[in-house]
Amino acid sequence: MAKKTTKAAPSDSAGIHDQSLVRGAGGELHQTAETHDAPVMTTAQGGPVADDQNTLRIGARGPLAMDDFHFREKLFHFDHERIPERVVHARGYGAHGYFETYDSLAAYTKADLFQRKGEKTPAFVRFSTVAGNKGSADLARDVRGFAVKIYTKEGNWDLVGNNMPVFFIQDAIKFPDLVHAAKQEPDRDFPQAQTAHDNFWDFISLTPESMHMIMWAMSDRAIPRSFRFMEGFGVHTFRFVNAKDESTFVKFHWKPKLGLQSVAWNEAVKINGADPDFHRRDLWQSIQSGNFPEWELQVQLFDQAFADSFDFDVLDPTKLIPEEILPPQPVGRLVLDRMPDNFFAETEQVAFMTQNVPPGIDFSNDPLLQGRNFSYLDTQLKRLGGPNFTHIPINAPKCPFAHFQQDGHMAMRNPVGRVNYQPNSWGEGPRESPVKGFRHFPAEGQGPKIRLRPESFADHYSQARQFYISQTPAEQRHIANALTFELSKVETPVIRERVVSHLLNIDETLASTVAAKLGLKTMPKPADAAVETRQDLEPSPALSIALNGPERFEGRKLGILVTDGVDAALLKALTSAVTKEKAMVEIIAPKVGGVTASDGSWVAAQQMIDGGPSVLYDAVAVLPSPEAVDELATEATARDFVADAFQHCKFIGHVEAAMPLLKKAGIADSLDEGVIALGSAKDVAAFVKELGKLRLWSREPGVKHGKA
Ligand code: HDD
Repeated sequence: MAKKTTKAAPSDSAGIHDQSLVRGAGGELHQTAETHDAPVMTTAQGGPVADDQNTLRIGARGPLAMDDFHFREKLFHFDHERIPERVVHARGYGAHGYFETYDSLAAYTKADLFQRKGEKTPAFVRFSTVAGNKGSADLARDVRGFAVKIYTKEGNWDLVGNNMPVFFIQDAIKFPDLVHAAKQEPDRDFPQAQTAHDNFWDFISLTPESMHMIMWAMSDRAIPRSFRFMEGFGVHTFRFVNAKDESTFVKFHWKPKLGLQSVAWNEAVKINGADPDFHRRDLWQSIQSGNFPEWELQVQLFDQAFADSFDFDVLDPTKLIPEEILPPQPVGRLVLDRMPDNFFAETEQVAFMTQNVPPGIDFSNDPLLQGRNFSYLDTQLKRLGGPNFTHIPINAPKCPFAHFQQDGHMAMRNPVGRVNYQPNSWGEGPRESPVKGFRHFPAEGQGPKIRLRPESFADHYSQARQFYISQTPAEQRHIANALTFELSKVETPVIRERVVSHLLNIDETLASTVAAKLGLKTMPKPADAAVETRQDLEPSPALSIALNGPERFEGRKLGILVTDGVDAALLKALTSAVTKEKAMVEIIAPKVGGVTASDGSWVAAQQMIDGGPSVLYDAVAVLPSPEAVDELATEATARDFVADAFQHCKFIGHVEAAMPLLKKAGIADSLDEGVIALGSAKDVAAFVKELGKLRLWSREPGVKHGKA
């Protein structure tokens, strides 16, 4: 017989409620609606549940009874909780927000969302990695998805982009091959979330059109510090169409307000172990704390004459239009200010489709875009289980809608009344509107039906080189290192050589650096190029992350390692200076809980040193007391904290008392301008100013193989 035995102590932690527990005969604990003043639990059919801990049995130790409908319904539903993960972009994280229009764009587009200055339109964004499965780690070296759904008054507009403005392939028919090659190899099902394997580089080495994208994918863009610090691109050329039915070509760019930032590769590898949810947590924390990430939408607008005069085909998704040649114009901003209430209902079930465009936005003939317009609708049927996925709230338009589509799995909204077709004589139901309805831009089309890649798509190296020469020396080094790392995992020598043969057509120094690190005995011949002469394009500084730094620490995080006896005044000065910069501080202590400062006050710590390595922070400060530093220096985690921060080219602030730790971490003899002594409040101000530089990449050549 159940009897009341335990009443747990009330907790003062927010959200923890008084626990009135009833112990069952077998020792299991019951919380009842009666003791908890809670709603009565029901089955999915609404039937009230008396016991959710014990199946129905024939005798207490006997077999289960088939008439236990509650058990069967519960297990049935659990068994079907998973839906197929996305075939690409399986791991993602989303947030709600709004798009705000700066000024009317009526001259270019009749799209309703661009008509009125200051108008806000609800939006949902899902960021993702591409290759990894749903449970893979956030810091994979990979392209990031940047998919935006804007719920306009004339239907949903989905701009399904990436954080890179070009793509691997020129024709959608190659997409299954690209994805098969990039994901785990089919016989062994590894490597997970990595392109560092034979199949990927085999495909790439046989697909010269991928070379421009490879430069991007091997650059720091592929290891962003945060979703908040990356650009987004619509990639393709689209069309704006105005009320006079005039068309302007348009490319879409999202520019993060807080600037661009990436991590070091060695850091990425360690973040994946320390916090595989690093990007998710970052977005969650910043939105929950009211620091709403923001991007500006900028557009590159051009006409047919520009397209005809441009060196490359604007329909080719492996090419971009340099911002120096065609400066993008700001047209609005996207602010993310609310996390979903439920991850599955919203982020997992959201269905993006490139073909979702409102009147005023239209497609170009980019063959990749045209193919995508088929694939996205098709994939939702498989993933979401039927044709009614627009009935799921996250996918439903927020404007009035009316049509005669009906029935099918999970139909939530069917036409009401007799009429489910048109034309009809009953005067009921929606009617088409030649005035308000979407009319496709009447682009001219002619020519034989043919499978043929246009010659205007054939130059695969000029823009790849342009990207490479637009990078700073540190960024170029990272590209060479990334290629070396990836190819070092390729077991077949001829594939490695074939990649180097392409690099020779991009940059000889890059090719020879990689070849030397791969230990190639002889240099391969340059790959045959479809276009004989590579154009020597001007560098485009807009393509570099380092040249476009924010110069501010805003939105970043300082990790402060403390011990008992930490200088209370210094800690306070540092914390308030960083907070004033609109940046965050996290305290790391040798023990869970915190430390007692020099003035006897309690300093709460967010991390214990074992769980708070420096890779989780943009910069660090090391503030042990003289009494506690020797003990701290015996901790491998504390030594790694300092050594990693140094080798990842971070700024390090420290008190004099930290020197024994710096010594044991192996950096005391290599101190540079990025390692800053914190004696007084004046030093604090200078330190925080330096933090805006984010990284001291000039330190990197001196830091070899992870050793300071
Ligand atoms: Fe794609 C998902 C971006 C080429 C087929 N793609 C997907 C997502 C993003 C992109 C961000 C995740 C959406 C989400 O968060 O739910 N894809 C791109 C970009 C491309 C691109 C920027 C080139 C410019 N994709 C591409 C091609 C095809 C697809 C050429 C097929 C012909 N993509 C898909 C898909 C996915 C998808 C299979 C998987 C899940 C989904 O659509 O909803 O249909």
